[in-house]
Amino acid sequence: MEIGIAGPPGSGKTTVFNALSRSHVQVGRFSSAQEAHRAVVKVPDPRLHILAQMFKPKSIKPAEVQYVDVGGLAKGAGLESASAGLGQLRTVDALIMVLAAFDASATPDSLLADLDSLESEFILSDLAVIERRVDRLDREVRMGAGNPADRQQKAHELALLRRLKEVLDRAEPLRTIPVEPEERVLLRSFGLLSAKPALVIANVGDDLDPGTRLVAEAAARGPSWKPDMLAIAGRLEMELAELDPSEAEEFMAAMGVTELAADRVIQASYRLLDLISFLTAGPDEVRAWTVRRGATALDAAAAIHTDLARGFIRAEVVPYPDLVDTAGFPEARRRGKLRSEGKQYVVQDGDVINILFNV
Ligand SMILES: Nc1nc2c(ncn2[C@@H]2O[C@H](COP(=O)(O)OP(=O)(O)OP(=O)(O)O)[C@@H](O)[C@H]2O)c(=O)[nH]1
Ligand SMILES: [Mg+2]
Repeated sequence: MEIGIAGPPGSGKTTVFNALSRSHVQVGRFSSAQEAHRAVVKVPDPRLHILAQMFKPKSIKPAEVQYVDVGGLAKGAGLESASAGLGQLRTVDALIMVLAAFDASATPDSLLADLDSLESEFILSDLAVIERRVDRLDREVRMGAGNPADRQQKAHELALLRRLKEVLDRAEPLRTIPVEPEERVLLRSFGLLSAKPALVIANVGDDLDPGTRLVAEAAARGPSWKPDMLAIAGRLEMELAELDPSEAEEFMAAMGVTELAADRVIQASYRLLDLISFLTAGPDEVRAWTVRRGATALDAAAAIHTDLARGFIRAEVVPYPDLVDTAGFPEARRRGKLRSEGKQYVVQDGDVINILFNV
């Protein structure tokens, strides 16, 4: 699962990337637009630590997402097919848009204007992709090439593309409109940027209060399709991420900061991907596993190992709060909190699952 970090040049994308991933990529206005930085980030999950206290496992494994930091998207870049930054974003699963709010000159209006021009880049670039595809399909359909099933598929795709084009022609991003699941697969294959789930990060200055107010004001305004907005003091959090944990804690206590915004951003971007975690717990390992919302017990088994899916018998499921209440599986079973579920059971976030299997 990849999340791309997009934004105007110098908005602090690399700074935020470093803060999220504890990486040490050089920041500065003229970082190259050619190379993308990638980092795998562990998703903070306090439940793992509680389970670890109960099970005393040899290891703890959080869920992970990957972040991709690309060069700034300058105005008009979307019109150039060679635009490196936009191209690198086509394959990601979701977007974080980083906007500069650390200057004294930043206002709710300047934030929304930056967001607007970023969306415009996405929209223009998507329009170009769709127009090329429509031209080609239109020609193929008129020539009547292929078998009937083929032609029907193309006609269906053409209708979808025309519907999408109408949205883009109104200067609205594609993520605002409902699409069928099978259409979503098509959208993904085209790499349409404005269709990707998105989150706005306002990169505020070290002084959090005015920054947070600024973001709240901007968030309350603007078009209804505007993505969720979070504030992060990018530079400060990057510097905190460079300290060792005990130093960082001391520093945060001195500043009166109780929680890193980076953790909230990571959690929010995980939800953005429509991902949930189910948990496994035992003496060897306490671990969070990633599945899409709506995944079944069989999908959960497959996420752990194909053998578990192949030999699936049933899943023993205890919701996390119940497992904490009962302090362990035996008591959970005695109190009827441990359920036996079949392949089709829809996994819930925080289910602690034990797959029984036979191969
Ligand atoms: N005061 C302050 N300066 C920041 C903050 N974030 C970034 N900057 C500065 O803004 C400049 C650009 O930061 P980068 O993180 O490199 O920005 P970028 O968006 O990755 O830039 P490009 O990749 O060139 O588009 C650097 O000089 C940073 O020190 C912040 O939160 N506060
Ligand atoms: Mg950068």
